[in-house]
Amino acid sequence: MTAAFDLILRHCRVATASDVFEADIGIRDGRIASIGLALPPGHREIDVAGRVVTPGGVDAHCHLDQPMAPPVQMADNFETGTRSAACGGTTTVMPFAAQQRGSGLRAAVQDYHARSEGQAYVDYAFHLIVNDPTEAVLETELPALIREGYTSFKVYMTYEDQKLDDGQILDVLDISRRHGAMTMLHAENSDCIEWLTRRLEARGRTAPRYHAHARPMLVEREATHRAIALAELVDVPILIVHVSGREAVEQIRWARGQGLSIYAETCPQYLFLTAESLGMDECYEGAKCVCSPPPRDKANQEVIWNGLNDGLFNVFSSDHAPFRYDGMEGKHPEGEQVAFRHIPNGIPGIETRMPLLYSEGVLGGRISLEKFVELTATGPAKAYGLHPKKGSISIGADADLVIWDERELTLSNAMLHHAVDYTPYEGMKLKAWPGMTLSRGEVVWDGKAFTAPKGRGRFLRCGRPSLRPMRHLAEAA
Ligand code: DUC
Ligand code: ZN
Ligand code: ZN
Repeated sequence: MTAAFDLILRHCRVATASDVFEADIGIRDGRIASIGLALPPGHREIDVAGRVVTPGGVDAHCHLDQPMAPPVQMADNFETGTRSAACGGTTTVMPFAAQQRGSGLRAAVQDYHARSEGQAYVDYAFHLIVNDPTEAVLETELPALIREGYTSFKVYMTYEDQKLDDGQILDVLDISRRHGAMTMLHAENSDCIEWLTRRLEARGRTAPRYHAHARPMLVEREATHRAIALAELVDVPILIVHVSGREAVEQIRWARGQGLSIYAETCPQYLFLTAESLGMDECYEGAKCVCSPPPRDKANQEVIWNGLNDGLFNVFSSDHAPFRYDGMEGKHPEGEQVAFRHIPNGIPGIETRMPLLYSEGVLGGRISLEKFVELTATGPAKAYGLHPKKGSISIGADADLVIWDERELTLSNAMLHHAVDYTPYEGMKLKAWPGMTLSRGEVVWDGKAFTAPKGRGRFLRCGRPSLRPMRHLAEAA
C-alpha cells in the first residue's frame, strides 16, 4: 500500500493567525494536503509531541547582496542570507532589487536574478527600489514588472543617492494605484538630518551615538505625516517601513482614524535596542547598532509593543542589512573609525527576528501566538501578494513550517549562520528557538544542523496585496 502522504507531522499544536489547535499535518508534493486528527500513515513521520507549529516566517524586508558603493559590501548574499533565515524559522525572504540612478529598473531586476539564481536555500521574491523614476520607468518598466510579479517597491525620503522628492513620490504612488501594487516608504526628513548632522560635526560630535541625535523622532514624524498626505492625495494604500517609536505611530493612528489605508511595519531593533546601544561615550562599538531610523528608548519600545498587540502593525520584518564590524567593507569603511555619517546603516537580524519575538513576545506574555503568526508570516504574505501559498497553514499552502523548541538559551554570534561577525543581541537570554524548519515539506534545519542543498530555493512571483482596506474597517465600526 502506498502511503497517503510523503510526510506527516504528528501531534502538533498548530498555530495560525486566527486559531491554535491540536492536529496532525499531512504533506504531499511539498504542500499541506491534510490537517486533522489521526491521519493515515505517511511515508515518513515526525512526532512533534505537542510542540507549537507555526507557518514558516516571511521576512518581507531584508537586504542581501545589494550593490553598494565600494569598498562597502554586504556580508550576506543569497546563499548565506537564506541559510541564516532558515535556521531562524524564516522560509520566504523578500530582499530588494535596487535601481541605480541613470540605469533602469529592468536592469536591476536582471542583475538581482543573476545574483540569486542557484544560490538560495529557501524561497524568495523581490521588492523593487525606485531611485530614478523617469518616464520610461514609470510608464513602461514598472507596469510591465508589476504584471510579471514584482508588485511592491520601496521609495526613500532620505539618503542623498536614493531619495525622491514629493512630486516623484506622487508619480510612483500613482503607478501603484493604477496597477494595484504596494509602495513601501522609508520616512525620514532628509534636509533635517543633513542640517543636524552638519551642526553635530561642527561641534566634533561624530561618534556613533550622535547618529541618533541626527535622526530624532521629529524627522520620522514629519516624513511619516507627509507620506500619509501624499498617499491620501493619490488615494492609494501605502506601507510605512521600520517604524521606530511614538511619534510615527501617532501619525499612523491618526491616519487610520481618518479611514486611510496606511499599513505599517516594525523591526526587532525597535523592541530590543535603544539609542544607548549606539554607545554611551565615544566608544566605536556602537557602530554595530547604527541603523535608520535609530533605536529610541524604553518608553518607545513599549509603544511599539502596544502597536504589535493592537493591530497597528501589519508586518514584523528584520531589515537585515548585513555589514561586518571589522574591515573596510563594513563598519570601518576607511579601514578605521569614521564619523557616524559614513558608517554603513544597518544591522543583521534575519535569523534572530522570529526567536526574539517568540521568546519575548509570546513566552513573555506580550502578544498571543496568533498575533505572532500574523506579524511574522501571514501579514507580510498578504501585504505583498504571497498569501495563501506562503504564510499559511491551510490545505494547498506550501508546507513551510516551523516546530518550536521552548528552552533557555543564550544568544551568541557563534551559533548564527549569517556571514556577519556580530549580532547586536549578543548575550541575550532567549526562551525558544526553531527545533526544525521545513521548506516545501523538506527539512532544511533540524535544530542542530543545516541540511538543505544550495539552490533549492525558488523565485516567487507576487500577486496583488490582499490586506483588508482600512476604509472598510472604519465603515464597519
Ligand atoms: N536603514 C535602511 O533604510 N535600510 C537598510 C538599513 C537601515 O538601517
Ligand atoms: Zn529603509
Ligand atoms: Zn531596509
